[in-house]
Amino acid sequence: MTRAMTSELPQPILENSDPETLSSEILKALKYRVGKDATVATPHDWLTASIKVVRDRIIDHWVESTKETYDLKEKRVYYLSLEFLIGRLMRDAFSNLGLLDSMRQALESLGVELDVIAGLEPDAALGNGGLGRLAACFMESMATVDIPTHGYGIRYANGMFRQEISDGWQVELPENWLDHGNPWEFERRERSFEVGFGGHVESMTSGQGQLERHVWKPLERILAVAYDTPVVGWRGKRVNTLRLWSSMAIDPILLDAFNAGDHIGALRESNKAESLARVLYPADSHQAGQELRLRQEYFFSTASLQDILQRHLSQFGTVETLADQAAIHLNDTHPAVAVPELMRLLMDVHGVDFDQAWDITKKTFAYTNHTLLPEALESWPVPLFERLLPRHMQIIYAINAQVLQEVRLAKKFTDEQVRRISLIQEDGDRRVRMGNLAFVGSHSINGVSALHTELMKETIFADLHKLYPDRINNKTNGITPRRWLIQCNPGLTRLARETIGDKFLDDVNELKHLDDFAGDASFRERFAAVKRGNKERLSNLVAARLGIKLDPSAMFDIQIKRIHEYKRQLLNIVEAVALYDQIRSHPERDWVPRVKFFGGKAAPSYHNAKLIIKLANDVAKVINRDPSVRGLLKMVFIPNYNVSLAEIMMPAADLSEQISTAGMEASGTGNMKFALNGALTIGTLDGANVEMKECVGDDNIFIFGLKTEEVAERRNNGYDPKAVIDASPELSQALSAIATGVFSPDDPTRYAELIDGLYQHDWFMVAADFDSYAAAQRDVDKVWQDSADWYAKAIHNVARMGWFSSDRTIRQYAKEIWNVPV
Ligand code: 26W
Repeated sequence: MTRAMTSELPQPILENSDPETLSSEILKALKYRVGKDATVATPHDWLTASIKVVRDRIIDHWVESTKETYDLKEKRVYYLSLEFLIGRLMRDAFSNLGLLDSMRQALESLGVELDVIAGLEPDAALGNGGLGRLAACFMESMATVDIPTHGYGIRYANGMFRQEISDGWQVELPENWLDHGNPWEFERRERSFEVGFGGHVESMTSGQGQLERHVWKPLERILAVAYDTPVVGWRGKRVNTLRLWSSMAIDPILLDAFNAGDHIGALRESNKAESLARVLYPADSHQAGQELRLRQEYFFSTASLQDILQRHLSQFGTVETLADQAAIHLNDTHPAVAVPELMRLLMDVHGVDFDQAWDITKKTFAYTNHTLLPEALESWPVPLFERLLPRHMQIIYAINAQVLQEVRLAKKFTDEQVRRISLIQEDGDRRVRMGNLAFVGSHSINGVSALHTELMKETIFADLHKLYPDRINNKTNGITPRRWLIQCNPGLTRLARETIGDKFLDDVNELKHLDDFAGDASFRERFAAVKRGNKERLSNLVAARLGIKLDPSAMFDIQIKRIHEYKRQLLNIVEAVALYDQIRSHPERDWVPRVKFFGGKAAPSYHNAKLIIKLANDVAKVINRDPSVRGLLKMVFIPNYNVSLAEIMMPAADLSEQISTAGMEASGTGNMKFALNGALTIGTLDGANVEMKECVGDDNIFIFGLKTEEVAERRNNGYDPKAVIDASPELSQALSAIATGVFSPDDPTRYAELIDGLYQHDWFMVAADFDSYAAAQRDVDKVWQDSADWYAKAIHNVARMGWFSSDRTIRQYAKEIWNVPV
């Protein structure tokens, strides 16, 4: 059954969007906005002009959206996040507005290729990984499902570092994404707020000696200046605002110093202030602990809250109704200092008493936890906190007193439990626990997958959950199908439209109708052809960037994500070594040709993660050069994995590696992107893999390894990795090859310590899961050999991923946390 289509892509929803009108507007923008003539314009100039033309159209919708929210007194959502990993915006905006085809034609008529200039747009890499990308998907979904939202964050001058691989090692280089300016953003100098640090607190007393108000007198003050980027929802329904703060000195030039001839010294304040928003901290699983990081957290929290309160006051005249009109969401604990900051603004600036301020605060805030890793849980030394934010420290003590009072009244907590609930960690150095602070200051605390949420209740927040049993809830993550299907996989999008019509473009659950075609041989062939095209696109990229020739008919097996021991890239590499060994010792078997792709950045200070990158490259070098492998196994580490690369790799994958130690990956979202694009998953029962298995069905996913309870049980009952390794000949051989320098002849002991860690403790259960993983990989091979079976499974994956749309996730947040209509 093939349904007719009216056009290549959705009809433009904007007037005057025919290619002729657009091309004349592009020329006008080139002349008057960029200051260039078509004959001398560089591709970058065309990019800027094209973006300006579309941005102008967005503005009308933006103004409309804002006005409507104001007129109808709609409740607003404020999403506070230190990271927004938005990637490129041009294709997203063109596509969501239905302008992609007209813009392509308009540019073509001017001799410019859209795909070429699209490739020049820098990735806005204002995030590390999952948490930042989730914030970006959420922004797009909130615009799509029509929720009035502001995202608030920092406009880092240098986002996530650029990764180069030099001799197999990761090298970090600064990413200057603003070098050519940023045609999307609007600077709002008029929207700037003062941010204080340090100093002391004065207590003002009334005539009768009664304490009335506290006034914080900061020693340092800088300015937060707003930069706004419009966020367009699907079909341009609504345009929301991503407001990123940049820092500057209140007095950019110290005139006294300047006039005294100290021209450099005159800029000291300015340099210091601007350094605050310079870099994104590149650690995604370890708290940095630097003072600058706490300054960043406070800087964007206070600027955002001042902005929110100003908007609320100008419309409603009183802060008392804040919780009715505003839902403020804390993306992890990074903005948790917003809790005492809102208290301070309400009490010290707006004269609200403590009890009412606390009530408003709890009703306004909600908090999402994204990790259970103990080393990632933020806490700050009390002396540092006190020095930087003395008034906030007082407020935290006051909140703590209030909470501990409730604990005592509940009469069901041991001393140990009380100590764990306290906002102040007292053993060792005294520290402020940001997770506990975010928890007590919020009416809702959510995890990001069903398993993660249960584990939150049982582990890090067990005591707080006992105290406030109604607060923890689950909101399983999702991804936006616009970027992660419609834009990144035009071939599959076209095939789906021809097969089941256009409904899925507006409701991705409609993809379920593809299920009926899994048994249709001609559909499977067309599906396979789309996959093949996407694999060719990736192969071309690899050939161009790395000079490695790949065979697109081989299985493309991909693990792309941050490099971390718990994500177990090492398990994958060790299995590749074992497979390499097997292929050489059993050349007679019908091995399935595979390309194993790796990509991801390691935190610059994470020694083992960087060593794992080097190992992947060392192993790749040996395998790729060995003629006895006969091309059956290739390994590729793609440098500088980012959103734009993901958009090419997700559609080209046959097999998606989601192999974290059970209980350690909060959710994962790459897992969803792969499956939506027709890859099969090999994975553990971790994070959202569990729910993906439920949706796609046991037959359409390869599950292996220990379950969460089994991991815990092993760790508690004297797990002996050496015994496990000794019992597995394949694993022993692979490990000893790595440890003795087979892949590092230039430095034979390079991996001795890394491998010894597996023998000694193997915290992440690489050895324990190895045999089960290797067996699952051979199952994968078997299914691959029956290509009808393989593609039927792949089609079921696409058809059943609708639930993992971030539109679904956002609707749940809206109904169950924010109390805004959808
Ligand atoms: C303080 C240092 C730091 C920085 C970032 C600690 C922790 C983080 C993030 C919480 C790490 C992160 O990105 N977590 C990921 O969040 C995704 C979105 O919910 C999940 O899908 C991933 O499983 C989780 O690892």
